[in-house]
This record gives sequence, structure tokens and C-alpha cells, in this order.
Amino acid sequence: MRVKSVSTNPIAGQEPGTSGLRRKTAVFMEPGYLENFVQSVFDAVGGLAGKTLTAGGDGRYFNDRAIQIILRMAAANGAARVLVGRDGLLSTPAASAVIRTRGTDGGLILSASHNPAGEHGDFGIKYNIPSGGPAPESVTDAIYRRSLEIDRYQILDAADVDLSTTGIRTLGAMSVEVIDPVDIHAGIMQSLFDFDAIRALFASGFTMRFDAMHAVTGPYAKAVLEDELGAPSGTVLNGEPMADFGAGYPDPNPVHARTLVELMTGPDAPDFAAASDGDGDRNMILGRDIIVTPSDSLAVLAANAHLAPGYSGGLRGIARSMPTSRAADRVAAKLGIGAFETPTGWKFFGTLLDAGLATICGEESAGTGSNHVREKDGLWAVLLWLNILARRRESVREILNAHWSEFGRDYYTRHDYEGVDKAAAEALMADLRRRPADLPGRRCGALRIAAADDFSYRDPVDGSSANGQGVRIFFEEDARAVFRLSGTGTAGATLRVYQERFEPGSGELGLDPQQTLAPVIAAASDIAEIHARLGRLAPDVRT
Ligand code: G16
Repeated sequence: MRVKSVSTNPIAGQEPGTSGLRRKTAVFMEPGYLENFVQSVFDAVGGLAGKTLTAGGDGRYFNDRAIQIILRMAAANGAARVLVGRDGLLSTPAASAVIRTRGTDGGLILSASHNPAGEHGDFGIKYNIPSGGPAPESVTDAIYRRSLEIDRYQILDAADVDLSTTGIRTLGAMSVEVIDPVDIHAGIMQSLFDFDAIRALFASGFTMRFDAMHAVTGPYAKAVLEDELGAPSGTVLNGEPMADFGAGYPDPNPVHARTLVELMTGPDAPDFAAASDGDGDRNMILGRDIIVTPSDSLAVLAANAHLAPGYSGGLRGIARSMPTSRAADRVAAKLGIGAFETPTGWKFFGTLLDAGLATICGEESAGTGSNHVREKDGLWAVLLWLNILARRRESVREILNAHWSEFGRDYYTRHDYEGVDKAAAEALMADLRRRPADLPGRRCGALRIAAADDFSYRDPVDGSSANGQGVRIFFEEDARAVFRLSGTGTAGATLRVYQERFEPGSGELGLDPQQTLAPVIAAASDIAEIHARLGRLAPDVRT
């Protein structure tokens, strides 16, 4: 076996500010593309000599070949060991758990998250730091800079490593430890939640469906829900991971998980349902005839977390991304703990979790998690919900109604305009950014603008700052609209418009958020001139 040093051209790699590289699969399969990024990571973290890495992915098309390339490159770069999930699989939260529990020098996660997979779909890769979290901007910027100047990469000339069974293999001078992808994560879940209470809930006839969407969470959900907690076989739907995710779109929202939504409104609806995304970090929670918005889910989980053994001592603080509704802030205020508002992106929670300022974090984009790992964790959210349901013995709807009666309700909806012209979307945002000073006082139908700004953040722990994180418009009527461009798409641009309004008291429980929010939606559309600029009359997705 010999180390090859292959000449290559620089690539326009991961853009500064994004936490990973996502592109069409065909781009990743071009000679040298993946290799350039991986070598850029190894160089940017000061080389790999003597280090131990974690590696795994969500099993999408090209995962199997990419993992072998990474192993051969890690060996050529002098790594001592790589821990890799059996068959190259690791969900994003499980990879974070492995990095932390085994103390590895970071890890590489192969996934384009909830984006569709396959030869014509998307692929992605990201580097997580030794704390287990997504790399902060200082690291991703170093990777980006390196990717622009790199002219060669190192790879071992060797055969594929057998990843089909657990055990220790060698690759040149490096050892490859093939681990069970589920064990470490499942052990953490067991330490946090009241498994006896959840077992008793299932034994009492409580019914549930978990849609793994043919993505990575199937084996995790089966091991915990069916094998450990006694949920009947068949509770986990679409539980076999597939390279093309069964030709589906593994984004657990009301559009892409429509079958599950229909099941919950039909006569055979189980008591509870949930879904997770491609790499297992996002979640969707449903009760009979009700979809819980991610913002409400965060607030309910925070308000009831003390019912789970792992959080029985109370929470230190709650953090949410800026576009997430303010429901969680109301819980923090009542509990007398800190509430933090960060830019979109899980990486911004890392310093707060490390410093013990926040225990639970969440985002409107269907991510919730805690200090047990440094990624959002779909199965964790589902298990905390189950723990709460097991202890309260009320339905999802009853729990939400009680929550809104106590805290008031933040009606919330996100509208996505997908695949729009990038230049037009960027111009729309640039114009909004120029206008905050002119907007206060302006009437928009029944609403009046109180204030407007472009969100900027200063990290209270390390003092780093992030500007231009989304335009916020506050209305005098306790309502808010937020505009930002998605950072996770691979074609054109996606404009996200987040609209919310607070109603104290019971929050008029029966109302449809689209109707309740109609004045805010109209005002947002008018202020940003969405129709005129993007040529769109209605959003593609409403969540
Ligand atoms: C990623 C980040 C999330 C963030 C989301 C925003 O999610 O990990 O923290 O909320 O992007 O997406 P967008 O920029 O499209 O609104 P994921 O699940 O794709 O890794």
C-alpha cells in the first residue's frame, strides 16, 4: 500500500458561514471534488497525524463510496484511528454522541440533511468539532480558505475496508473501528428518560407511528421504540434506510410527511405520531387531528422537561433561533431562567451549551435538542414527548390546550418560496435591509409597524458576532414578520417568511393559524413586494 499525492485544482468549496458543503450528488462524484474538501478539512484543523476521527452518514447514494475515500485519505494523512458506523451509517445526533463519548478529535458526517438523495439528488459533508457540534465560523472559514488554494490531496492506494460487521480492521498504519451505529446514542437516551413509564404507557394500549422516511433513523427508532420500550412491531414505518430514501423527500413537514398527517386525521389515527428527517436531527410531532409546530414543541418540552429524569433538576436556560416563535421565551420567564435568541443554525447554540447557560435549544426548522449532544436530535424530541405523555396521561391536544391557557398562544406560520431566481431574491433582501429606518410608523392594513431591523448577534460567551441574519419587522399588535434566505438549498434561492402573532389567554384554540395570521401574512407580502419581485402569488410550502 502506498500513499498517493494527487494533483488537483482548487474548488469553490463550502461558502463562508455555512456549516457544511451541500451540492448535487453528481458534483460530489466529479474526480477530486470530495477529496479536495476532505483534504481542506484535514489541513484546516492542523493535520491528522496521530488523531482519531468519527465518520458516518445517513446512507444516501454515494455514502458507501465516500466513506471509503475518507478512510483512505485519513490513513494517508497519518490518522491513528477512525470510528465508523457499521455500513458507514451514523445519524447526525449519533455522530455527535460518538465524538463526545469516545472523545474523538471531531468527525465527518455525510449528509445533505432533509434534501432528497440519489444520483440526481443532493449529497453533503460537514466537519464537527471535538465537542461534537457543527464547526463554528472560524473553522468553516479556514476550511473554505484552504479549499481555494489546495493543489494536492493524500490518499492511500488500498482496497475497500469491510464495514459490514463491527470490529477492528487495519488500513495501512491506521485502525478502523467499525461500531454499532445505535448503541452509544441509545444508551444516552436510556440515561435521560423514564423508560419504565414509557414501557407502561405502551403496555396500556397507547398507540404510535414513527415515520423514518426510509432514512437513517429507522434502525435507531426500531431499537429504542420497538425492541426496548415494547411498542408493537409496525410502530416504525419506512424503517429500512435506502440510498434514495425510497424516492421520497425526507423532510418531516406537513407537505412531505402528508401520509402521516392524513393518518392522524383519519378514523384509525393512533394516539401519537412523529417523523424524522434524512440524517435524524429534525423531528415532527403530531397528535390526533393536530400538528405541533416546532416552536410550540420547544415550549412544551421546556415547560415539562422536569418530568424526565435527565432534566429533573430543572433547566439552566432555553435557547431558540431568531425566527423561532417567542413561545419558549414565555416558559423561560415563568421558570425564571435565561432565554437566548441566536441566529439560525445549530452551531450558535454550542457555546451556550458548553458554558452551561442553556440546557434545551430549538429551532422553527424542526430541530430540538439539549446538552446531551451538540446537534439537534429527532429521536430525543420524540422520547421526551413520550416521557411527558407517559407521566401526564393526557393527549397531545390536551397538553397543548393546557399550555396555551397557561402561557397564551403564539400563532405561527412559515411560508417558503422555493427555487426562486437568486438575483431577484437577493435584491428583495437587500432592499428590505436598506429600509428598516423608514418602516416604523407605516400602516399595513390593520397593522402598524413599530420597529424593524436586520438581526445581528453577539455571542455572550466568546464575544464573536454575526450580522445580517434576517430582517425583522415588529408590529404594534404583538405580531412579527421575519425574512431570510435559506442557507441549505442547492438550486436557485428559497425565501423564507416567518409570521407570528401572540394571543394571550386561551389563544382561541380552534382557529387556523393561516386565518389568524392573515393580516400579518398580507403585510409581509406587501412590505417585501413578493409578487412583483418573485412572480409568486403563493408560497410552495406553508408550515
Ligand atoms: C440546518 C441547520 C439548522 C438550521 C437550518 C436552516 O438544518 O443545521 O440549524 O435551522 O439549516 O435551514 P435554512 O437555512 O434552509 O432555513 P439541517 O437540518 O438542514 O442541517
